[in-house]
Amino acid sequence: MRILLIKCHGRSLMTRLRPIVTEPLELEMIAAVLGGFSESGLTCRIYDPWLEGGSTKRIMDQEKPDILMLSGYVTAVEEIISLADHAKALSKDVAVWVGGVHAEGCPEDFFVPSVDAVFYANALWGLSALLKAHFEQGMDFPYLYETTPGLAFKNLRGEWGRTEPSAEGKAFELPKPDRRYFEAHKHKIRYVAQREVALLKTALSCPHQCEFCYCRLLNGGEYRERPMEDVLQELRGINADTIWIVDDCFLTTAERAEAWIEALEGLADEGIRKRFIAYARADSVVRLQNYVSRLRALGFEEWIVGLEAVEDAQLRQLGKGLEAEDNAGAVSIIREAGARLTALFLVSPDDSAADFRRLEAWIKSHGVRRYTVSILTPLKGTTVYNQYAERMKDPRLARPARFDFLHLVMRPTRMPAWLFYLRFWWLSLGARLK
Ligand code: B12
Ligand code: SF4
Repeated sequence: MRILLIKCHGRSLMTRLRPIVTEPLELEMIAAVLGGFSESGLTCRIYDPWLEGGSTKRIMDQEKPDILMLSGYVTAVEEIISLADHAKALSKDVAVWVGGVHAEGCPEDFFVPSVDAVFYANALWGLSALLKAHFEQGMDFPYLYETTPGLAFKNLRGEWGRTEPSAEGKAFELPKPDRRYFEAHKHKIRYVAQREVALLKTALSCPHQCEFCYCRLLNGGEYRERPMEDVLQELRGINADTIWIVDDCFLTTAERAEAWIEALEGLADEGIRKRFIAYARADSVVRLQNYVSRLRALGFEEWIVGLEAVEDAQLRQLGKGLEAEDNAGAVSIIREAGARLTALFLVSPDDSAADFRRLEAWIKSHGVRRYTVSILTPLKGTTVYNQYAERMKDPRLARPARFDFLHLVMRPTRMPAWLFYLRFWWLSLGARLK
């Protein structure tokens, strides 16, 4: 049985400029699960067009997979459906399975004739359970979908249904990724100016509840950390000096920070030292400032912090749950620790010219040089989505491909769209990312 795993990036400015190119960690995790079935004759091939170039459809034509597995974010919905259509046109027998963060929150976006199943919860456990049942019972997949937890699927009558996630699925630990793809393509991997940066995931979802945020809804909204010993084992095996921890919020509690310090000191004794990039919230940086400098000494060189806005009223509107003074505090704590800060800001379609000016002045006066600006883009499933749903009815503005945080998905209210974009890009171009 041949499986083709494809990372779908969609088309947007981000996918053209590509300041950051990562390993397809989710596909490497899936490959690790599939590796467990190699004795049953299962083989798999990962394809990430950003790393290999070429045409995705041509790869599909060459590989002729029995199962096509597609992964992507909201911006890739149209591409995923187009690839599924292409696969079914080549062979109606191919099984087309979709997964990823968007499929987790919005499986119904993939309920089209060319897709067979959507892994919307505890996906890797569901995948493993489905393959195990197939090889042990010798039954075809369509007969097994309805007994696979966490799956949305088309039944034999062509109607879509879904099974509930299971407790066993929830307890499933992430497998250690099969990093052969990273090894083969790492010369193309970059995080702005840094090369060969590996990804590491040590926790699922986020313990915080910011209302605009999609990340906290992942893993059924349950924050869960991987056992430290598992993470350490994975770290020992990563052949890269810089590790980007892609947990939504790495710096959560003093206990977790202490556990990491102890673990990294242990690794240093073994002669293993890495540089780290990680995400944190501004108020956690302030609360755990002592750890920011201790972690700096152990390689934590860069913190990516979603500052979002610089005024209390705006932060309240976003449901961020912290104060503007936390943002200012985080900037100076990270600087004093000798670490780098990449700040993430959000501008809203309801911002006025004065809001843009105040944000720009704050960035300058706090000496923030590395930052990105996103346009508030309410993602389906979040609390703020309902608040803006009425304004996102225009399909020319609110197509999935435009949900890249660089487009207005609704009309701005305080200035014409062209002026909004001018201010947005002016602010964005002021950043120094190197
Ligand atoms: C690091 C990161 C980036 C990096 C690198 C992305 C990458 N690896 O390609 C950069 C900065 C480049 C980036 C860019 C973008 N990102 Co981004 N990113 C993230 C972040 C923080 C971590 C992603 C990650 O590496 N996860 C690690 C992998 C292992 O986990 P996973 O994707 O959740 O996959 C798991 C399951 O879903 C499953 N799975 C995945 N695919 C499949 C497929 C099948 C068939 C199966 C069975 C299972 C399965 O396996 C994994 C095991 O648990 C997430 C936040 C988050 N919590 O996800 C946002 C996030 C994914 N990004 C998001 C967005 C919108 C984007 C952009 C479109 C816009 C932008 N301006 O940032 C671009 C798109 C670029 C692209 N490549 O297409 C959104 C997606 C929302 C959505 N509903 O789709 C998120 C959730 C953040 C947010 N704002 O809410 N991003
Ligand atoms: S914005 Fe950051 S801290 Fe808030 S819920 Fe999302 S990931 Fe967590």
